[in-house]
Order: sequence, then C-alpha cells, then structure tokens
Amino acid sequence: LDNDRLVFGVVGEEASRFFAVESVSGVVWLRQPLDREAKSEFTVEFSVSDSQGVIKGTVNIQVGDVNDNAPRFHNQPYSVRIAENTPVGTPIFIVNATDPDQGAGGSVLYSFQPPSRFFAIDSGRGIVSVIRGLDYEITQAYQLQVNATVIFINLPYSTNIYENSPPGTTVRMITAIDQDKGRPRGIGYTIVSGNTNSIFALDYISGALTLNGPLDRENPFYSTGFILTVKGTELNDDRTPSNATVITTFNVLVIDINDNAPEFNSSEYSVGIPELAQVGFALPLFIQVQDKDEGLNSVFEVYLVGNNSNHFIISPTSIQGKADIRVRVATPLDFETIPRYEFSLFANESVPDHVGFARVKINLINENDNRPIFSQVLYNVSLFENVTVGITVLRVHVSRNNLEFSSQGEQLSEPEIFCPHIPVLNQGRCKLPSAL
Ligand SMILES: *[C@@H]1O[C@H](CO)[C@@H](O)[C@H](O)[C@H]1NC(C)=O
Ligand SMILES: *[C@@H]1O[C@H](CO)[C@@H](O)[C@H](O)[C@H]1NC(C)=O
Ligand SMILES: *[C@@H]1O[C@H](CO)[C@@H](O)[C@H](O)[C@H]1NC(C)=O
Ligand SMILES: *[C@@H]1O[C@H](CO)[C@@H](O)[C@H](O)[C@H]1NC(C)=O
Ligand SMILES: *[C@@H]1O[C@H](CO)[C@@H](O)[C@H](O)[C@H]1NC(C)=O
Ligand SMILES: *[C@@H]1O[C@H](CO)[C@@H](O)[C@H](O)[C@H]1NC(C)=O
Ligand SMILES: *[C@@H]1O[C@H](CO)[C@@H](O)[C@H](O)[C@H]1NC(C)=O
Ligand SMILES: *[C@@H]1O[C@H](CO)[C@@H](O)[C@H](O)[C@H]1NC(C)=O
Ligand SMILES: [Ca+2]
Ligand SMILES: [Ca+2]
Repeated sequence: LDNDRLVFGVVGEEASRFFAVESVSGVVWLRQPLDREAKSEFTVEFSVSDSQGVIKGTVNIQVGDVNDNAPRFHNQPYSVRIAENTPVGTPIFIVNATDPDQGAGGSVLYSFQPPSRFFAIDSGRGIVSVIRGLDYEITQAYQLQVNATVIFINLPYSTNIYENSPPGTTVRMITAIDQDKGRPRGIGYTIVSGNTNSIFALDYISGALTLNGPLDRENPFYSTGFILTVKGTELNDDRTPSNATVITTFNVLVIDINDNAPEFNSSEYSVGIPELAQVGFALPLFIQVQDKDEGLNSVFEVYLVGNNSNHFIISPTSIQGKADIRVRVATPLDFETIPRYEFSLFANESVPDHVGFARVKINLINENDNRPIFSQVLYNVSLFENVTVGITVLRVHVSRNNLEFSSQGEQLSEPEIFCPHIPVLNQGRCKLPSAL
C-alpha cells in the first residue's frame, strides 16, 4: 500500500553488532570501528517491512584500507556556466579535493571517468579546460564525473640526512598508491628537478630514494639542502607510463658533521713595524681564520703562543665560523731589547686534532729613539772677555746606544750634539760664533 509505513532493520547477530539501521529513514550506520585486518568484507542482510510483509536483501560491504581513504571534494556540487564560444584551451574551473588521511598536503590525482571529448582535467592541479569547440545547439549541458586518486602517501616528504652518509644510503621510501579500486596499477617514480649533480637516485619501481654520491654540507651547492620534485606515473598494464601523473616536492636537509678544523688563510704572516708603535697600534697583518662547519661545530679559540707573546694582544679570541684577527701592541716595544718576535698562532676547537696553525713574524724597525746622553747635566764655563775667536771652550762627553764616543770621534756627524746656549755646531765641538 502506497501510504503504508516502511520499517527497516538489519538481520543476523554478527551484522547487528557492526551495523544498525534507522528504522524509519533506512540510514545505515556503524556501531563500532571496523578493522580491515580482522575482517575486510561483510555480507549484511537488511530487511524492509510494511504491514503486508517483510522483504530481505543482502548488501556486500567492503572495508577499505585506511590509506585508501577516498579523497574528499570541497565546495560540491560543482556547476559552471560557460559560453559556447569559449576558446579551446580556456581553463574554466578548478576542482579541489583533499585526502582525509593526509590533510591538505595529500597529493591528489584527478581524472574524468569516463574521459570527456570536450573537457580535460589537469591531473595534478584539478584545472578543467575546454579541449574542443562547444556547440549549444547540440549539447546544452555536460555532466562529468571527476575521480580523485591519492597517489603520494605520507606527505609531506621531508628528510634529514647526515653529510657523512655513504653513497647508497636510503634516504626515504617514496610511496604512492593507485587508489582505483579493483584494478590498482603500478607506479613509476622519477625525479623531475632539484637533483643537483645527480646526488640522489630514485628507484623507478620501488620508490627508494638513495644517496648516489658523496655529500658535503660545506659545498655551497648542497649547504641549503635539496628540494626535489618527484613524479609518480601510473603505469599501464604493459608497464608503459600512462598519462596519469602526479608531482610532489621532497625536501632533503643536510645535517652538519664536525669534519673541518679551523684554517688560517695563510701559513705565515709577517710584518715590520716601527719600534715606537704605540700601545694599541693594530699591526697591518691581515689574518683571517675560518671553520667551515655550522653552529657549534665551528666554535674555536685563538691563541698567540711564543716568547714574549704578552707584548702583543689578539682579538677576537673566541670565534664561531669566520673572523679577522687583529694583533695589537700591548706593551711599549724596544728594538734594542727585542728586535724581532716569532709566534705560533693556534685555532683550537674543543675536538682534539681540530687545530689551525700559522706563524706570525714581527720585525721591529729601529728608530732614532736614543737621545745623546751628556756626561754632565750642566756645563758651566767661565771665559775671559778677551778670548780669541776659535778657541776651544769645552769638551762635551756624549754617549748613545752602547757606543761611547767623544766629541772628536768619527760618529759625531750623525748624532746631533746639543750645545746649550751656543748655537753653532761643528764636529761635536761647540764653538763660539763670534767675539763676545
Ligand atoms: C582546497 O580545499 C581545502 C579545504 O577547504 C583548502 O584548505 C585548500 O586551500 C583548497 N585548495 C585550493 C587550491 O583551493
Ligand atoms: C571513479 O569513481 C567512481 C565512484 O567512486 C568509481 O565507481 C569508479 O570505478 C572510479 N573509476 C576509476 C577509473 O577509478
Ligand atoms: C595521453 O596523452 C597523449 C598526448 O597528449 C594523447 O594522445 C593520448 O590520447 C592520451 N592518452 C590517454 C589514455 O588519455
Ligand atoms: C686573508 O684574509 C684577509 C681578510 O679578508 C685578506 O685581507 C688577506 O689578504 C688574506 N690573506 C691571504 C694570504 O689571502
Ligand atoms: C724562547 O726563548 C728561549 C731562550 O731565549 C729559546 O731557547 C726558545 O727557543 C724560545 N722559544 C721560542 C718559541 O722562540
Ligand atoms: C691547541 O692545539 C695545539 C696542537 O694540538 C696544542 O699544542 C695546544 O696545547 C692547544 N692549546 C690549547 C690552549 O688547548
Ligand atoms: C757658574 O759658575 C759661576 C762661577 O763659578 C757661578 O757663580 C755660577 O753660579 C754658576 N752658574 C750655575 C748656573 O751654576
Ligand atoms: C786676557 O786677560 C787676562 C787677564 O786680564 C790675561 O791674563 C791674559 O793674558 C789675556 N789674554 C790675552 C790673550 O790677551
Ligand atoms: Ca669544525
Ligand atoms: Ca661539516
């Protein structure tokens, strides 16, 4: 009878444990979570009854793998109006689906099922475009079914690898699945871009990403890591690649190992400086030191070692990475005491054997720094007023350095003899200019 109420039910003890049916609406829901590993298929008998009798029907319920969760389309239903003169190639719509297992990062592969003669869908981006002229007189509306298949799983791909990992090391398995139920096809994996110097190899069949050569974080091409673009291609039954491809990116970060010792940019630095250089004077030595490693792996201390190294001071002494080292005068210097210095410059990391070494040679340039020393502080000479011009008035005794010389010695042309109150100087003699 048409107005008779239908009552829905589920038949059987096992089926009743898992499934319930809302008696009025007939909506079936789950009573408990399903485990595909425990039971992958149920045959459930449902009943529909009215006042006249009961009809039973069986339904086959398959439990899907959790990774095979169907992608979810957003903002459905999709409906779009386009002009019939829309040029071929025009994108008209973007389909958006995400995989509930993967979140928005899941990579989804789109296709029309069955394929359309008039529209194409970009398998990776879901962009629908016109591929053939449309004619409103022939067809007013097109209905297309979009299938979305997740193929890359466990996204996003990001892996760290130590720079000393040997070639052949497996970086990561890349896994894609073809979600087409019933007829899953194989996937072929390839690296599209980002594989600098072919440092990685991707197994076409297994998806194993391995190291193909020696890594070195200190190589400027490798230090920022790699962004690989990886393509998964559904394979036809004869293993040839199909048109269905999907692309994802894979970040590989190279982790630093402390494999570099600090290095000076020369093995020897030498310079000559005037002995009168002031305390604080920065020597024109251009010393640069660097540990190419990263972070704590590039922390080191610099030491100036050698006899009288306390006459100079270096800065900075605690360094991370790279620094220019300045050497400054720390105490007044004296050519007559120490004319040259030879030091060792060490850059020591906390790791044994991670030591940089250079020699520093400093020569002092002798300067006319020793004023003549007179034997007396005051020469008090008394003269008769009738003295004749040219008379020897005084013998001055002067010493310089460790050489002693008299006023008549040969060396006197060089040192300047200072004659108080008597302005004319000649060969160390103080002479009167004219009659007093
Ligand atoms: C697709 O939809 C998801 C969920 O609404 C959103 O987060 C994502 O940005 C959308 N993607 C595009 C390309 O519109
Ligand atoms: C497309 O999706 C529909 C509905 O989910 C399904 O019946 C059909 O088998 C799918 N086709 C392919 C080729 O995956
Ligand atoms: C694959 O692409 C080629 C070239 O774009 C096209 O000729 C061919 O029909 C496509 N095959 C399928 C199955 O879509
Ligand atoms: C070392 O580095 C410093 C600073 O960059 C530079 O001035 C100097 O010329 C370098 N010395 C050598 C030997 O390259
Ligand atoms: C330091 O001086 C002593 C004695 O003057 C000498 O034997 C030694 O070789 C010097 N050391 C260095 C590193 O120059
Ligand atoms: C720095 O390293 C050198 C060479 O190994 C070593 O002789 C020296 O003692 C070290 N200096 C310090 C302060 O550790
Ligand atoms: C120099 O000698 C004279 C006589 O001997 C004396 O009167 C005078 O004070 C002396 N001058 C000085 C600066 O000592
Ligand atoms: C200068 O005068 C003194 C005393 O007045 C005298 O003894 C001396 O002989 C004189 N000398 C000359 C060169 O005239
Ligand atoms: Ca280091
Ligand atoms: Ca390193």
